[in-house]
Order: sequence, then C-alpha cells, then structure tokens
Amino acid sequence: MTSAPTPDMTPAEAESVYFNNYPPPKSLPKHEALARAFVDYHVQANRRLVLVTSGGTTVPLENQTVRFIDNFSAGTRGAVSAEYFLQQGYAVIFLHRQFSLLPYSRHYSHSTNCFLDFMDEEPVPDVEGASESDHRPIVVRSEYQDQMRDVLRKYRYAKRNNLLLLLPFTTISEYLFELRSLAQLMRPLGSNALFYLAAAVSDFFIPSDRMSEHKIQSSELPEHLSQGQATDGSDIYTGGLEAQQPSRSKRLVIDLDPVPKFLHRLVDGWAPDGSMVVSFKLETDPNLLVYKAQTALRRYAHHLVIGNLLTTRKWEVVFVTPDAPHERWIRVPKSRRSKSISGSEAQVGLAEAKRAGDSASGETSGGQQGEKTTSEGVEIESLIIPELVLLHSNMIAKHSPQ
Ligand code: PAZ
Repeated sequence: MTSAPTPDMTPAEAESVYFNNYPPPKSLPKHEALARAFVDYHVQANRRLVLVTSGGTTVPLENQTVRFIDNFSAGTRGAVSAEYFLQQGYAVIFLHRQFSLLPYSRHYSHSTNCFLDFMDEEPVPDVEGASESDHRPIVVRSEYQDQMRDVLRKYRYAKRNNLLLLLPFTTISEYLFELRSLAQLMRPLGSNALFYLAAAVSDFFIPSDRMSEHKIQSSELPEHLSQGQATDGSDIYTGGLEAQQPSRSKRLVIDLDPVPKFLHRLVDGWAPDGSMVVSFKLETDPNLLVYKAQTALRRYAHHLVIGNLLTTRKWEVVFVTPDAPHERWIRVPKSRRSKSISGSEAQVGLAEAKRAGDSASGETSGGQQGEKTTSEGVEIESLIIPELVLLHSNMIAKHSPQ
C-alpha cells in the first residue's frame, strides 16, 4: 500500500491514502468536542459561523521533529479578518498556526507593538506624604487608554457570548486532520456556514515512509549507532540518494511530494450543503495572480478566490468569482494605506494593469461600509469582510425556502 497519494487517484482515494498514513493529532478529540459544542450552540441561535484558517503550516523533516520547513505567514490576514467577522455578528472558529497572531491580542503582540510599551506604573499621587512604593499598580498609559478599552471590550464581548473558538495546529498533517473534522462537524449549520481559508498551507510534504524517526545526522556515525542512517559517506535522503560526496559532513537532499489538493474534498464532501467556501491565492508575480485564481476557482468549483500579491497584500486584493463581474479589485485608497516594511506600494495596481493592458490607478477602493482607520491606516480586511458578508447573504437567500 502506497503511503502517498498519486496524481491518478480520485480525490476520495487520495483522501483515504493520506489520512490512513498519518496518526491523527493528539489534540483532535479535544478540539472536536469543543467544536461540536460550539457549533451546536450557534445552530440553536441560528447564527452564521465562519471557519477562519490562519498562519503557515510546517513540514517536518523528522518524526521526532527538530527541523522543519516553514513559510512567511504571520497570521495577520486571519486574525484581522476574524475580528471583522465578529463585528458582523458571526461566530468564529479560528484554526490557527500555534503562536501566530490571534484576534484582539494581535494589537499587542507584534515585536514593534510590544505590550509592555503600553503600560506604566501608576504615578505617585501628588499629595503631601505620598511616597514611592514598591507596589504601585500597573496601568495602561493614558495615550493608549481609548484604543485598548475598545479592543478589550470587543474581546470580552466575544468571550462572554461564546463567539470565538481558538484551535491551534502546527504541521500540515495536523492542519488537514483538523480541517476535515471541523468541516464535517459544521454540517448542521447548512448555508449559515462559511469557510475562509486564509492559511498559507504547504504544497509539499514528506510522506511518512520517507520520514526519519530521529534527528537527521549531518556527520557520519559508527555503524553500530547508525540505525538506518547512511554511513557510507553518501548524502542523506528524504528521497533518492544523490551523487556521493567524499566528506565527513553530508548534504541533505530533500525530496518532497505534492500535498493532495483537499479543497476538492472540502467542497464536494466535507462541508455542509449550501455552505460558502472562500479560498485565498497568493502569488509574487503580478502576471500570474488572476490567472491562478481563476484556475483554482474552475478546478475546485467553489464560490470565491481572493487573490493577493505578497508585496501588496495589505492594500489590495482581487475577488475572483464564477458570476459577473468575475474579477473585482478591492483597494485601500492611497492616502489611507498603512506603512509596511516588506510591502511595495509601487506594485499596487500592477496585477490588474498587466491584464487590462493599461495602467491601473491604484486609487480605486471597495465598499466603504465597516471601513475602519487605525493609527496604522485602513485595514483592508475592513473592506473585504463586509463585501464577503453580502455575497454570503445572497447565497443564504438562494438556499432558503421561498
Ligand atoms: O498571514 P499573513 O497576513 O502574513 O499572510 C496572508 C496570506 C498571504 C497567507 C493570505 O492572504 C493568503 O493568501 N493565503 C493563501 C496562500 C496560498 O495558499 O496561496
């Protein structure tokens, strides 16, 4: 029995091969119990519920993992979007990479926004006899009071009303197990369910039968200690061995298989009938973005692909839909864009212009409802989520009995 799905398999066959070859994550039963109760609660309330996936997945190189492959995603898109969904009255299951950004706390967990910078010791009262004490209360600095109160109130509201369920994952296989279970548990929600797949999921992995149990050694071991590691000076696997290097240190040759495309199974099997499925497509080449988003939409036959470029993702996205207008750009107006060290404003509009054969203004913007300016500028998610909620409402209306 092969341990990795092959391209000639149907999506259902690929599913069973993949899931039969990996143990489910240890936390899965606990997450399932929490999710089941959460879904039931919101089904009773006839509330819409969105599963937001967020952050990157790791690809371990060893079973007892010391080394892994990772990607850039910090989870900003997912964490910010979750807040705007909550603002729109949705309940949110936030399936996120462990230690990536979380809704609300993300305002204080950036390295540039360290929470300690928001605090102070209460000043010594300006009265006679008052003295410096070792036990002065810690307070939020006056200039941050309003912003922090706002965030705190929203966070507490979400907690008090059981509107936010945080579920972490780390590896690609944990992510896939969790996604499958959650989608199946969401079935009672019917068209009230929305899938917002913003996580940056690895496209490649190492099948279990090629995975080293222990830490891969970079130098030779005596034969009696080698336990299956190459001892003859050849490079270390995870795939075919390459040309020998006559040296005591080894090259590591990593041979990755493609991760089966489970979006098929989500749309066709796991997700509730009538639910809405939104995926993201990230590219770096402006020439490819819309083409790749359209291809994904055709291939998986879901409802919306949100395309974004690595360098402009905080200021513009494109909605690619099966229905007209098929391609719609949402942009933060130029004067209200946040500053971003890694971003490149010069590239805003490029992916659209490349297709239209002209220069895009870079000034257009999506619907303004729900838009919110922070000290860091308008968050594009404040434009994306209200647009998406409208599309979801249309789908729900189509599915409700006349
Ligand atoms: O997490 P982040 O805010 O740093 O990045 C968000 C993103 C670019 C990962 C997301 O918007 C996205 O495009 N996710 C899908 C990536 C892909 O699989 O193509």
